[in-house]
Amino acid sequence: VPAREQPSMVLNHILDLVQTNKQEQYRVLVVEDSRVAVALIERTLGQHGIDTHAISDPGELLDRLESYKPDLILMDMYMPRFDGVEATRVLRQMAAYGSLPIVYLSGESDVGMQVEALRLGGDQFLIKPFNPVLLAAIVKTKIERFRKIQRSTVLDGLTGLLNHTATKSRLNAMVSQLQPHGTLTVAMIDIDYFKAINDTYGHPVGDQVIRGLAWLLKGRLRSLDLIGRYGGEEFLIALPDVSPEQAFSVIDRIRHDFSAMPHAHPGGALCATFSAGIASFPLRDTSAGLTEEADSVLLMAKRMGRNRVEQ
Ligand code: GH3
Ligand code: MG
Ligand code: MG
Ligand code: MG
Ligand code: MG
Repeated sequence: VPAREQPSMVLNHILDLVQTNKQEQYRVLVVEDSRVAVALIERTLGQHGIDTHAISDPGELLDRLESYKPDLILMDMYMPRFDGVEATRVLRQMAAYGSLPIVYLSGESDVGMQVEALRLGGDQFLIKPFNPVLLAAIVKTKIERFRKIQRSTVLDGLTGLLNHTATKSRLNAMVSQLQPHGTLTVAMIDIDYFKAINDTYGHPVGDQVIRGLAWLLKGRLRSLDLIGRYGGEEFLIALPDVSPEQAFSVIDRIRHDFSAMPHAHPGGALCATFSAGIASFPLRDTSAGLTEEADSVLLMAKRMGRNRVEQ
Protein backbone atom coordinates (compact mmCIF):
# COMPACT_ATOMS: atom_id res chain seq x y z
CA VAL A 1 0.00 0.00 0.00
CA PRO A 2 1.58 3.27 -1.11
CA ALA A 3 2.75 5.73 1.52
CA ARG A 4 1.29 8.70 -0.35
CA GLU A 5 -2.19 7.97 0.88
CA GLN A 6 -3.44 10.19 3.72
CA PRO A 7 -6.93 10.68 5.15
CA SER A 8 -7.41 14.19 3.79
CA MET A 9 -6.22 13.04 0.36
CA VAL A 10 -8.89 10.37 0.41
CA LEU A 11 -11.60 12.88 1.22
CA ASN A 12 -10.32 15.30 -1.37
CA HIS A 13 -10.37 12.54 -3.90
CA ILE A 14 -14.04 11.94 -3.10
CA LEU A 15 -14.64 15.70 -3.24
CA ASP A 16 -13.08 15.83 -6.68
CA LEU A 17 -15.27 12.97 -7.78
CA VAL A 18 -18.37 14.70 -6.48
CA GLN A 19 -17.47 18.05 -7.98
CA THR A 20 -16.43 16.75 -11.36
CA ASN A 21 -19.30 14.34 -11.51
CA LYS A 22 -21.99 16.98 -11.61
CA GLN A 23 -22.90 16.59 -15.26
CA GLU A 24 -20.12 14.32 -16.28
CA GLN A 25 -20.13 11.13 -18.21
CA TYR A 26 -19.70 7.91 -16.33
CA ARG A 27 -16.09 6.70 -16.46
CA VAL A 28 -14.98 3.08 -16.51
CA LEU A 29 -11.37 1.98 -16.17
CA VAL A 30 -10.94 -1.22 -18.16
CA VAL A 31 -8.06 -3.37 -16.91
CA GLU A 32 -7.68 -5.83 -19.75
CA ASP A 33 -4.86 -7.22 -21.89
CA SER A 34 -6.89 -8.44 -24.86
CA ARG A 35 -7.31 -5.77 -27.53
CA VAL A 36 -10.35 -7.57 -28.87
CA ALA A 37 -12.03 -7.58 -25.47
CA VAL A 38 -11.16 -3.91 -24.93
CA ALA A 39 -12.70 -2.97 -28.28
CA LEU A 40 -15.88 -4.91 -27.51
CA ILE A 41 -16.21 -3.38 -24.06
CA GLU A 42 -15.55 0.15 -25.33
CA ARG A 43 -18.12 -0.25 -28.08
CA THR A 44 -20.74 -1.66 -25.72
CA LEU A 45 -20.30 0.99 -23.04
CA GLY A 46 -19.79 3.74 -25.60
CA GLN A 47 -23.24 3.01 -27.01
CA HIS A 48 -24.59 3.90 -23.57
CA GLY A 49 -22.64 7.15 -23.35
CA ILE A 50 -20.11 5.74 -20.91
CA ASP A 51 -16.47 6.79 -21.27
CA THR A 52 -13.77 4.16 -20.98
CA HIS A 53 -10.04 4.07 -20.55
CA ALA A 54 -8.10 0.83 -20.90
CA ILE A 55 -4.82 -0.25 -19.31
CA SER A 56 -2.99 -3.55 -19.16
CA ASP A 57 0.10 -2.59 -17.19
CA PRO A 58 -0.03 -2.85 -13.37
CA GLY A 59 2.41 0.04 -13.05
CA GLU A 60 -0.19 2.33 -14.56
CA LEU A 61 -3.04 1.44 -12.22
CA LEU A 62 -2.58 3.91 -9.35
CA ASP A 63 -1.64 6.88 -11.51
CA ARG A 64 -4.56 6.22 -13.82
CA LEU A 65 -6.96 5.92 -10.91
CA GLU A 66 -5.83 9.33 -9.66
CA SER A 67 -5.89 11.08 -13.01
CA TYR A 68 -8.91 9.44 -14.66
CA LYS A 69 -11.00 9.13 -11.46
CA PRO A 70 -13.14 6.26 -12.70
CA ASP A 71 -16.54 5.41 -11.23
CA LEU A 72 -15.96 1.70 -11.75
CA ILE A 73 -13.23 -0.76 -12.69
CA LEU A 74 -13.85 -3.62 -15.09
CA MET A 75 -11.15 -6.07 -14.10
CA ASP A 76 -9.79 -8.94 -16.12
CA MET A 77 -8.37 -11.74 -13.97
CA TYR A 78 -5.46 -13.04 -15.98
CA MET A 79 -3.04 -10.81 -17.79
CA PRO A 80 0.60 -11.49 -18.67
CA ARG A 81 1.98 -8.89 -16.27
CA PHE A 82 -1.06 -8.27 -14.14
CA ASP A 83 -2.98 -10.32 -11.61
CA GLY A 84 -6.44 -8.79 -11.49
CA VAL A 85 -7.43 -10.41 -8.22
CA GLU A 86 -4.24 -9.32 -6.48
CA ALA A 87 -4.72 -5.77 -7.76
CA THR A 88 -8.27 -5.78 -6.39
CA ARG A 89 -7.05 -7.04 -3.02
CA VAL A 90 -4.49 -4.21 -2.81
CA LEU A 91 -7.00 -1.53 -3.84
CA ARG A 92 -9.40 -2.66 -1.14
CA GLN A 93 -6.77 -1.91 1.48
CA MET A 94 -6.61 1.72 0.35
CA ALA A 95 -9.22 3.99 1.88
CA ALA A 96 -9.68 5.94 -1.35
CA TYR A 97 -10.69 2.85 -3.30
CA GLY A 98 -12.36 0.83 -0.56
CA SER A 99 -15.81 1.34 -2.06
CA LEU A 100 -15.03 1.88 -5.75
CA PRO A 101 -17.11 -0.65 -7.69
CA ILE A 102 -14.92 -3.42 -9.13
CA VAL A 103 -16.53 -5.86 -11.55
CA TYR A 104 -14.56 -8.84 -12.82
CA LEU A 105 -14.94 -9.65 -16.46
CA SER A 106 -13.11 -12.89 -17.08
CA GLY A 107 -13.18 -16.19 -18.90
CA GLU A 108 -12.63 -18.00 -15.61
CA SER A 109 -15.43 -20.54 -15.38
CA ASP A 110 -14.45 -22.26 -12.15
CA VAL A 111 -16.91 -21.18 -9.48
CA GLY A 112 -14.37 -21.72 -6.70
CA MET A 113 -11.99 -19.27 -8.37
CA GLN A 114 -14.81 -16.81 -8.96
CA VAL A 115 -15.83 -16.94 -5.30
CA GLU A 116 -12.24 -16.40 -4.21
CA ALA A 117 -11.94 -13.41 -6.53
CA LEU A 118 -15.09 -11.91 -5.01
CA ARG A 119 -13.89 -12.66 -1.48
CA LEU A 120 -10.76 -10.62 -2.16
CA GLY A 121 -12.74 -7.52 -3.02
CA GLY A 122 -14.73 -7.69 -6.26
CA ASP A 123 -18.39 -6.66 -6.34
CA GLN A 124 -19.56 -8.89 -9.12
CA PHE A 125 -18.36 -11.54 -11.53
CA LEU A 126 -19.22 -11.50 -15.22
CA ILE A 127 -18.10 -14.22 -17.58
CA LYS A 128 -16.73 -13.79 -21.09
CA PRO A 129 -18.17 -13.76 -23.64
CA PHE A 130 -20.36 -11.16 -21.97
CA ASN A 131 -23.91 -10.18 -22.72
CA PRO A 132 -23.69 -6.51 -23.79
CA VAL A 133 -27.10 -5.55 -22.43
CA LEU A 134 -26.33 -7.07 -19.04
CA LEU A 135 -22.84 -5.53 -18.90
CA ALA A 136 -24.18 -2.04 -19.62
CA ALA A 137 -27.00 -2.42 -17.10
CA ILE A 138 -24.69 -3.61 -14.33
CA VAL A 139 -22.15 -0.87 -14.99
CA LYS A 140 -24.80 1.84 -15.05
CA THR A 141 -26.65 0.81 -11.90
CA LYS A 142 -23.46 0.33 -9.92
CA ILE A 143 -22.15 3.75 -10.96
CA GLU A 144 -25.45 5.46 -10.17
CA ARG A 145 -25.40 4.08 -6.65
CA PHE A 146 -21.69 4.81 -6.22
CA ARG A 147 -22.10 8.46 -7.17
CA LYS A 148 -25.06 8.86 -4.83
CA ILE A 149 -23.09 7.44 -1.91
CA GLN A 150 -20.04 9.55 -2.72
CA ARG A 151 -22.14 12.69 -2.66
CA SER A 152 -23.74 11.85 0.64
CA THR A 153 -20.38 11.42 2.35
CA VAL A 154 -19.26 14.98 1.61
CA LEU A 155 -22.44 17.01 1.19
CA ASP A 156 -24.76 18.33 3.86
CA GLY A 157 -28.31 17.12 3.37
CA LEU A 158 -30.13 20.32 4.35
CA THR A 159 -28.16 22.77 2.21
CA GLY A 160 -26.25 20.77 -0.37
CA LEU A 161 -23.08 22.52 0.81
CA LEU A 162 -19.93 20.66 1.88
CA ASN A 163 -20.35 19.15 5.35
CA HIS A 164 -18.07 19.88 8.30
CA THR A 165 -15.42 17.25 7.55
CA ALA A 166 -15.35 17.96 3.83
CA THR A 167 -15.10 21.70 4.50
CA LYS A 168 -12.05 21.21 6.71
CA SER A 169 -10.48 18.90 4.19
CA ARG A 170 -11.03 21.31 1.32
CA LEU A 171 -9.67 24.22 3.33
CA ASN A 172 -6.54 22.18 4.10
CA ALA A 173 -6.07 21.53 0.41
CA MET A 174 -6.60 25.20 -0.48
CA VAL A 175 -4.03 26.33 2.08
CA SER A 176 -1.48 23.76 1.00
CA GLN A 177 -1.85 24.78 -2.65
CA LEU A 178 -1.25 28.48 -1.91
CA GLN A 179 1.66 30.16 -3.66
CA PRO A 180 4.05 32.23 -1.49
CA HIS A 181 2.40 35.43 -2.69
CA GLY A 182 -1.09 33.99 -2.82
CA THR A 183 -3.99 35.30 -0.79
CA LEU A 184 -6.81 33.52 0.98
CA THR A 185 -9.49 34.94 3.23
CA VAL A 186 -11.48 32.72 5.56
CA ALA A 187 -14.74 33.85 7.12
CA MET A 188 -16.70 32.18 9.87
CA ILE A 189 -20.36 33.13 9.62
CA ASP A 190 -22.91 32.53 12.38
CA ILE A 191 -26.60 33.41 12.30
CA ASP A 192 -27.63 35.79 15.10
CA TYR A 193 -30.11 34.79 17.81
CA PHE A 194 -30.91 31.64 15.91
CA LYS A 195 -32.16 29.86 18.99
CA ALA A 196 -34.83 32.54 19.32
CA ILE A 197 -35.92 31.96 15.70
CA ASN A 198 -36.32 28.25 16.41
CA ASP A 199 -38.10 28.89 19.70
CA THR A 200 -40.47 31.47 18.23
CA TYR A 201 -41.26 30.01 14.79
CA GLY A 202 -40.27 26.36 15.10
CA HIS A 203 -37.48 24.22 13.75
CA PRO A 204 -38.74 23.94 10.14
CA VAL A 205 -38.68 27.73 9.81
CA GLY A 206 -35.18 27.73 11.29
CA ASP A 207 -34.19 25.19 8.65
CA GLN A 208 -35.56 27.49 5.94
CA VAL A 209 -33.43 30.36 7.25
CA ILE A 210 -30.34 28.13 7.06
CA ARG A 211 -31.22 27.12 3.51
CA GLY A 212 -31.84 30.74 2.59
CA LEU A 213 -28.36 31.76 3.69
CA ALA A 214 -26.83 28.78 1.87
CA TRP A 215 -28.67 29.78 -1.31
CA LEU A 216 -27.47 33.39 -1.00
CA LEU A 217 -23.86 32.32 -0.44
CA LYS A 218 -23.97 29.98 -3.45
CA GLY A 219 -25.36 32.74 -5.62
CA ARG A 220 -22.87 35.37 -4.53
CA LEU A 221 -19.61 33.49 -4.35
CA ARG A 222 -17.49 32.15 -7.19
CA SER A 223 -17.13 28.51 -8.08
CA LEU A 224 -13.53 28.55 -6.84
CA ASP A 225 -14.61 29.76 -3.41
CA LEU A 226 -15.18 27.27 -0.63
CA ILE A 227 -18.60 27.32 1.03
CA GLY A 228 -19.27 24.84 3.79
CA ARG A 229 -21.86 24.25 6.46
CA TYR A 230 -19.47 24.16 9.38
CA GLY A 231 -22.06 23.63 12.10
CA GLY A 232 -25.81 24.00 12.69
CA GLU A 233 -26.17 27.68 11.76
CA GLU A 234 -22.48 28.26 11.10
CA PHE A 235 -20.85 28.53 7.70
CA LEU A 236 -17.20 28.66 6.73
CA ILE A 237 -16.24 30.34 3.48
CA ALA A 238 -12.80 30.77 1.94
CA LEU A 239 -12.05 33.19 -0.88
CA PRO A 240 -8.76 32.78 -2.76
CA ASP A 241 -7.09 35.34 -4.99
CA VAL A 242 -8.69 38.46 -3.53
CA SER A 243 -7.31 40.97 -1.06
CA PRO A 244 -8.66 40.90 2.50
CA GLU A 245 -10.32 44.27 1.77
CA GLN A 246 -12.13 42.91 -1.29
CA ALA A 247 -13.16 39.83 0.65
CA PHE A 248 -14.47 42.01 3.44
CA SER A 249 -16.64 44.04 1.10
CA VAL A 250 -18.03 40.92 -0.62
CA ILE A 251 -18.98 39.38 2.74
CA ASP A 252 -20.33 42.62 4.13
CA ARG A 253 -22.58 43.01 1.09
CA ILE A 254 -23.88 39.49 1.61
CA ARG A 255 -24.47 40.37 5.27
CA HIS A 256 -26.46 43.42 4.23
CA ASP A 257 -28.55 41.54 1.68
CA PHE A 258 -29.20 38.63 4.00
CA SER A 259 -30.55 41.02 6.64
CA ALA A 260 -33.13 42.20 4.09
CA MET A 261 -34.09 38.72 2.88
CA PRO A 262 -37.58 37.67 3.97
CA HIS A 263 -38.10 34.14 5.31
CA ALA A 264 -41.67 32.92 5.22
CA HIS A 265 -43.31 31.54 8.36
CA PRO A 266 -46.93 30.52 8.97
CA GLY A 267 -47.89 34.00 10.20
CA GLY A 268 -45.94 36.07 7.66
CA ALA A 269 -42.22 36.61 7.14
CA LEU A 270 -39.18 37.25 9.30
CA CYS A 271 -35.72 38.66 8.70
CA ALA A 272 -32.56 37.27 10.23
CA THR A 273 -29.00 38.54 10.43
CA PHE A 274 -25.55 37.02 10.75
CA SER A 275 -22.21 38.01 12.16
CA ALA A 276 -18.87 37.09 10.58
CA GLY A 277 -15.23 37.01 11.56
CA ILE A 278 -12.51 37.20 8.92
CA ALA A 279 -8.93 35.96 8.93
CA SER A 280 -6.46 36.14 6.06
CA PHE A 281 -3.40 34.37 4.77
CA PRO A 282 -0.47 35.01 5.21
CA LEU A 283 -1.17 36.63 8.60
CA ARG A 284 -2.28 33.14 9.59
CA ASP A 285 -0.67 30.43 7.52
CA THR A 286 -2.37 27.16 8.45
CA SER A 287 -5.98 26.11 8.00
CA ALA A 288 -6.29 25.59 11.76
CA GLY A 289 -4.79 29.02 12.43
CA LEU A 290 -7.12 30.69 9.96
CA THR A 291 -10.16 28.92 11.39
CA GLU A 292 -9.25 29.78 14.99
CA GLU A 293 -8.63 33.40 14.14
CA ALA A 294 -11.90 33.71 12.18
CA ASP A 295 -13.69 32.10 15.11
CA SER A 296 -12.31 34.47 17.71
CA VAL A 297 -13.00 37.50 15.49
CA LEU A 298 -16.56 36.19 15.07
CA LEU A 299 -16.92 36.18 18.85
CA MET A 300 -15.80 39.81 18.83
CA ALA A 301 -18.43 40.67 16.20
CA LYS A 302 -21.06 39.04 18.41
CA ARG A 303 -19.90 41.02 21.45
CA MET A 304 -19.93 44.24 19.43
CA GLY A 305 -23.63 43.84 18.83
CA ARG A 306 -24.08 41.26 15.96
CA ASN A 307 -25.15 41.82 12.33
CA ARG A 308 -21.59 42.86 11.50
CA VAL A 309 -18.42 41.62 9.81
CA GLU A 310 -15.13 42.08 11.67
CA GLN A 311 -11.54 41.40 10.68
P1 GH3 B 1 -25.80 33.95 18.69
O1 GH3 B 1 -26.36 35.22 18.14
O2 GH3 B 1 -24.89 34.21 19.84
O3 GH3 B 1 -25.15 33.12 17.65
O4 GH3 B 1 -27.03 33.14 19.30
P2 GH3 B 1 -27.67 31.82 18.74
O5 GH3 B 1 -29.00 31.65 19.41
O6 GH3 B 1 -27.67 31.83 17.25
O7 GH3 B 1 -26.57 30.75 19.15
P3 GH3 B 1 -26.66 29.29 19.70
O8 GH3 B 1 -25.38 28.63 19.31
O9 GH3 B 1 -26.98 29.33 21.15
O10 GH3 B 1 -27.86 28.61 18.91
C1 GH3 B 1 -27.72 27.88 17.76
C2 GH3 B 1 -28.94 27.03 17.65
O11 GH3 B 1 -29.04 26.45 16.36
C3 GH3 B 1 -28.99 25.88 18.61
C4 GH3 B 1 -29.55 24.71 17.81
O12 GH3 B 1 -30.71 24.19 18.38
C5 GH3 B 1 -29.88 25.32 16.47
N1 GH3 B 1 -29.63 24.45 15.34
C6 GH3 B 1 -28.49 23.75 15.06
N2 GH3 B 1 -28.63 23.07 13.89
C7 GH3 B 1 -29.89 23.33 13.43
C8 GH3 B 1 -30.61 22.93 12.28
O13 GH3 B 1 -30.14 22.18 11.41
N3 GH3 B 1 -31.88 23.40 12.12
C9 GH3 B 1 -32.44 24.24 13.05
N4 GH3 B 1 -33.67 24.67 12.81
N5 GH3 B 1 -31.78 24.61 14.15
C10 GH3 B 1 -30.52 24.20 14.34
MG1 MG C 1 -11.82 7.53 -23.42
MG1 MG D 1 -6.71 -11.74 -19.87
MG1 MG E 1 -23.58 29.05 16.53
MG1 MG F 1 -25.85 31.84 16.21
